Amino acid sequence: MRRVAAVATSALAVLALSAPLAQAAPPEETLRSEAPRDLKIGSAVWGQNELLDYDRKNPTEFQRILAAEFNSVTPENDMKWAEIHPEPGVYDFSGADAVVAFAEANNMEVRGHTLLWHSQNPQWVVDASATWTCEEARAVLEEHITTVVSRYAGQIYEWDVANEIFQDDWDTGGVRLRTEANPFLKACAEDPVALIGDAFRWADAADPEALLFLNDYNAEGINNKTDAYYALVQELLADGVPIDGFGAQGHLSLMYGFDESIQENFERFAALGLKVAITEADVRMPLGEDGEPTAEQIALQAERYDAMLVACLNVPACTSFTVWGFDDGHSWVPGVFPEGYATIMTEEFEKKPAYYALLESLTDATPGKSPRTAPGLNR
Ligand code: 9MR
Repeated sequence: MRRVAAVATSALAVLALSAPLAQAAPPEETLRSEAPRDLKIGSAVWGQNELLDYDRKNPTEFQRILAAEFNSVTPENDMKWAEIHPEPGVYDFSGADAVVAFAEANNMEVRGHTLLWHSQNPQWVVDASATWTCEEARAVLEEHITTVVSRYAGQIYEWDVANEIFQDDWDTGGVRLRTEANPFLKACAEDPVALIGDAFRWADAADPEALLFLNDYNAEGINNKTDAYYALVQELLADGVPIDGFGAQGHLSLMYGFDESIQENFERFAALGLKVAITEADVRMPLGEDGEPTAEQIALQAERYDAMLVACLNVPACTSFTVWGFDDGHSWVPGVFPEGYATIMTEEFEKKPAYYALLESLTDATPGKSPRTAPGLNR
């Protein structure tokens, strides 16, 4: 009897040993596992839609991939005025809180987005702004920035303080501050730069740790708009404004060419002492009647994503690379353009060549192999 018992015990011991061995298979490589330590890899997510019911023991497929692939997350809409401040004096932090809680549960960081923008303002702002004096507009903006930034102080590493504050070449009047479309800049049109500077000061007072960014689209390469930003940054810095970074959103389309001057553009902002970032990358394209991209488009998309990442990797001041949603099921593109296939995974979370291109460049840039290894860079 004893002997039988001994055999049974050793069989159990073998089982007990083999279980952890089976689990010890090397973890799958992901974007976040391969990223250099001084570069955050992020995705936008709509907390209100995807994270409210987060149960870390039982994540949805979407949540599992988000946490596995990324170490930074940007609330796609939850921190915008219309969501977080729907009525005067009324704040709804539910979506934003869900994003921050998800990030903390998964050892991710949060990019705040955004505090001063001409779009997605609630109706009460639109209505009130019709008669605002600059003083009134300043008071409303200061109260909002102080409330939102203080709530998440210490939990947000980068804030897009001012978003899309310049018009484009093709807008009436060309590249200039949006003193018509942006209700706050409109009320303070006599000195919009003073208001922008104060927006950064209010954010800095509420969270001195966060890096404070300007952010815009069509701002990847050197062009009229980024020239205007370059001049504005110098003006703000000369005024002692606590501005830390310049973000290029990176919304590209294969309908247009690709501006190769992105690295050079990043370098000139870095030379002013700023951090830079790709904040909202996606690469959309017109699709055939079957709704599918061609093999050529798929390959070109991978090249464009990779070119943005490589520019960021090559400039040590580039702190974060964020995609604006990681799968086509959560992309803003189809609702707005007759284009699609803009993200790095299909609706079924199948990884596209663009995903693998990013993974490969991150792997190549692992500390020890890339220009990002300059002493002191890797936190
Ligand atoms: O992806 C966002 C989409 O869900 C919203 O409906 C839209 C409203 O304007 O904003 C989208 O995000 C924008 C971002 O906040 C700023 N840069 C452009 C992005 C795409 O429009």
